[in-house]
Amino acid sequence: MATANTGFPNNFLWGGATAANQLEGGFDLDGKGLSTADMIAHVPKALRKGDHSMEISSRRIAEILAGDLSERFPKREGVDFYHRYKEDIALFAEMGFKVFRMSINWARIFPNGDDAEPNEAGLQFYDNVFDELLKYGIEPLVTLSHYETPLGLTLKYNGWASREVIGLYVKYAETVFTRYRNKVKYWLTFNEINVLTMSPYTGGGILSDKVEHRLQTIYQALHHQFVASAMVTKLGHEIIPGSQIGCMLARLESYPHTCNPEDVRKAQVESQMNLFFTDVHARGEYPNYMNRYFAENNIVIAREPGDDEIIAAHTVDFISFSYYMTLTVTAGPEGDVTGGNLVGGVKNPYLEASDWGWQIDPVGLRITLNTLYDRYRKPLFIVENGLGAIDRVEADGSIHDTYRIDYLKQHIIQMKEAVRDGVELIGYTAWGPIDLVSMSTSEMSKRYGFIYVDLDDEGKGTLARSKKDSFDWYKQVIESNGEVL
Ligand code: BGP
Repeated sequence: MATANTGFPNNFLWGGATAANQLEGGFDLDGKGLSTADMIAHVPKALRKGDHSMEISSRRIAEILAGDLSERFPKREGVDFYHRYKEDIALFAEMGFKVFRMSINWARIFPNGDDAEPNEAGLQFYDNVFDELLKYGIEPLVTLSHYETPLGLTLKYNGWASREVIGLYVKYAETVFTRYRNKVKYWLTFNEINVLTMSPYTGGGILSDKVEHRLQTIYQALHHQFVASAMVTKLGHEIIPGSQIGCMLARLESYPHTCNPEDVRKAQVESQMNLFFTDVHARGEYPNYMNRYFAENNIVIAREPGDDEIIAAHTVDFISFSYYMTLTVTAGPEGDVTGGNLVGGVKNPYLEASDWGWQIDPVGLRITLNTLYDRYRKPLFIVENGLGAIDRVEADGSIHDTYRIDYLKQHIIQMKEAVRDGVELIGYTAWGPIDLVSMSTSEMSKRYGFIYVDLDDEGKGTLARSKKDSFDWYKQVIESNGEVL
């Protein structure tokens, strides 16, 4: 007789997730080159705010480079993990983290992206971080590319628009796989690979003035990333026996606004456009439904012999995704109006939204987990989830972030339901376990952490770390393996 799962597996990977450019700082230290992310802090605030389709031109980059790069902005200084990683990792260990998601900043290893030799100081920094994590028994989960392409590759090749970048990325991956083969088992190839469709600069290091046919450039760049991801999956398995290499999607479950079949069909199409990425990564081939989209939008993907074979032969070991919100869509005219959600759609009357308009939907996480597991039958890993909020520090220094605890609790309850539904879920890393710079606003005031960092939007503050109420709460969640919420 079949037995149902009752809760999280014993080896469930609880932890937190970060990205180098939002966390580390030291943007120009020890031989690090500039990356595309380092330029974003200079984009005027009005343009940055909540704007995912942000475009950056070569003229803008030239202006930024001609200006004063040492001027302090939170983004380029991150929260100084570069110098404080020991203190921060000790706090993660105190919460009982089993896993820590971080990214390697490619430009720390290959400052220009196409250097002949890697930068030893950059390699050493990550050795130190991994050693510190392993000292506490925390498993590193490493993203190879989290919204940062070495700026040199953007200026020279227009980033991922060029096929040349595949080989350079593979060389970078080979370098870090070899160096850290005894330290890192879990890897992700590209953060939120689908975001390249919304922001070619953020996802692919592509400059706005070097694009003639936008959709053609976007899907060609994605093809390069799919090939690169498969090559690196192959390489990782060869260099690190037992390694687990995953893809990463910004998952957006789409709901129809009504039961009108036109709305339902619209939701299906939106869903396919989002699942396209995991279809390629996990099933190893382009799905048929994209052929029509490509034909209708005059997109012709240039492929080289062997591309389809490598994509087919080296699919991912697990599927990871970020989950912040769901999307509600309609075929009606109001469907073109943004309902306050980050990525459009109409307002869902059943959901509350965060202060940034991200519609909060814990049940949607259970739906998402079931959708992905039914479709791929591969282990799933939630590598980002959390609530961006403005925290208030009380006179005695305490921070009562009950709203954050409540958000996370509701999502974990639904995760547990999904596990009971039979979904194979291997881990959960809450986004920004320590406050870090927001991706969409480049500011500090949108905070996700269990650990508060004293730093404001102008880059002022002591950088001191302190525990919010959610710190002890998450500690007990991990201790009880998700039983005490
Ligand atoms: C994801 C990114 C992260 C992160 C998170 C929260 O899309 O992968 O880098 O920042 O969103 O977004 P934000 O910082 O804009 O609140």
